[in-house]
Amino acid sequence: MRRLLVTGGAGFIGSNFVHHVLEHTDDHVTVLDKLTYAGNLASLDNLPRERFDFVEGDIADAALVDGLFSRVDAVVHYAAESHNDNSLHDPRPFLDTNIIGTYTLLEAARKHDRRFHHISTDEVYGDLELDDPDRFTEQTPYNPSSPYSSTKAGSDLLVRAWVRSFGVNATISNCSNNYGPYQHVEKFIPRQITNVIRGVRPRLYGAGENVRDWIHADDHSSAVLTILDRGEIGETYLIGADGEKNNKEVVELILELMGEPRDAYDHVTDRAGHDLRYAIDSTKLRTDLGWQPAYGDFESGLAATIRWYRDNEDWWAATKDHVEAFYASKGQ
Ligand code: NAD
Ligand code: TDX
Repeated sequence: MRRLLVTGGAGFIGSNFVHHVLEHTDDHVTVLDKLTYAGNLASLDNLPRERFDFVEGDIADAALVDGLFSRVDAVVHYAAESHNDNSLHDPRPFLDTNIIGTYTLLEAARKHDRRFHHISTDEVYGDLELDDPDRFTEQTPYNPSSPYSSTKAGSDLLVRAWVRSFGVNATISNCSNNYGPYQHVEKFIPRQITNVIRGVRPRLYGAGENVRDWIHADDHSSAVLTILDRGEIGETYLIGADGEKNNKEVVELILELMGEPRDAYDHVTDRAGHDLRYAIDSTKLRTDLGWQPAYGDFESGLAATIRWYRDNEDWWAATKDHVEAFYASKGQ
C-alpha cells in the first residue's frame, strides 16, 4: 500500500483528489492542511479511518513537514493561497504559503528522497488574446499577471531548480480552471450558483468576455494520479479538457439550468489586471501518458455541481455572508 501525503487536502481540489484516490486506488492518504478560511474538514467527512488521517498544520513548518515526509512514500502538493481577488487585497499570505511553503516541502523532499508532485495553474503563462488561435503548451514562456499567479510561477521555478540542482524526484502539472463540488463560494461558479439559490442576481466582472478553460475537478484528479504513476521525473504536464467558455456564457447557462431568465445578472466593477483568456493544449499528457477526461460535457457537469450546492447548503452557508461583504466593499 502506497502512503501519500496530500497538502491542502481540505481545500477544493485537494479534497476532490482525496476522494478520488480512496475510491480508485489502495493508497493510504495523510492530509496536511492549515485550515485557513479556504479549508473545510466537512469536505473530508465519512472517509475510511484505516486509509485516511488528517494533520492540522502549516506547510511552512519545517519540523512538522520533516516528520511527515519520513512516514510517506510520495507527496502531492495542493496547499496554496488560491484566490486572485484576495491576492490583490493582501498579497503577503501568498508569498508565505506559495513560495516559502513550497520551499519548505522541497527541502524535505530532498532530505528524505521522496517522490514529489507539484500542483500549479495555467495562470503562470499570463493570458491570451480572445482571437489568438494558439493555446498554452509546456513551451509557453512564463508571464504571470497577479500576485497569486506570480507566486505560483515562483513556486514552479523552485521545483524545477530543486530537480536540476539537487536531483529531487519531482513533476509539475499546470491545470486550467476547475469546477465541481467543495469549491469555496468566493470563486466564480459557486458564487453565482449560491447567489441564485439565495435570490441574488449573479455578478459578472466587466463585460464578461473573459474566457476560462473549464475542467471538472475529478478529471484534474485522474490526470494528477496518472502523472504520479507514470510521469517522467523533471517534466511538466499541462492539464485541460477543451472547455473554453466566456464568463457571460457560463452565467447564462447557470441561470438557465436553475430556471431563471438568462439575462438576470448584473455587471460589476472589473478585476484589476483581469486576465483575458486562458486555454490549455493538453496533447503531451494525452499522447505521452494516455490520459483522457471523463467529463466531456460541461453542461451536465455544471448541472451536477448546481445539484450539489442545492443539496449541501450546510457546507457553504456559514461563509457566504462574509464573502459577499468582502465583495460588496469593492463594488463587486
Ligand atoms: P483552495 O483555496 O480551495 O484550497 C487550498 C487549501 O490549502 C485549503 O484547504 C487551505 O486551508 C490550505 N492551505 C493554505 N495555506 C496553507 C498552509 N500554509 N499550510 C497548509 N495548508 C494550507 O484551493 P484550490 O482551488 O483547491 O487549489 C488547490 C491547488 O490547485 C492550488 O495550488 C492552486 O494553485 C491549484 N489550482 C487551482 C485551480 C482552480 O481552478 N481552483 C486551477 C489550477 C490549479
Ligand atoms: O463574482 C465573480 N464574477 C466574475 O465575473 C467572480 C468571483 C469572478 N468572475 C470572473 C473572473 C474570472 O474571469 O470569473 C472568472 C473566474 O474567476 P475565479 O473563479 O476567481 O477564477 P480565476 O481568477 O480564473 O482563477 C482560478 O483558476 C485558476 C482559480 O481561482 C485559481 O486558483 C486557478 O489557478
